[in-house]
Amino acid sequence: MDEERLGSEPTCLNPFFNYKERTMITVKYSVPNISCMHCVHTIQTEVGDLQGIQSVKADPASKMVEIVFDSPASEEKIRALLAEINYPVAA
Ligand SMILES: [Cu+2]
Repeated sequence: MDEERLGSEPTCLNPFFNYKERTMITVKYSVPNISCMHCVHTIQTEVGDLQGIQSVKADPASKMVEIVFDSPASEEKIRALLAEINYPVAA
């Protein structure tokens, strides 16, 4: 939803801002182990510590995590970290 909204926005004239928008990647993962706000806090703190992470939103109701990132972060690194802290991404 966010991606679509960003994609339909008019081009920003600030070259730096434009560059950031273009390279940001949004991913949404299903993480079944999220059960309460403590889980949400842990995920946001741990994933947020990775270099290149722009935002982390976790929701205990849907058990979904939405992460916006940029280089040097990668899906591989994010998935590995989530598994390491006992919140593996569902297949
Ligand atoms: Cu919890």
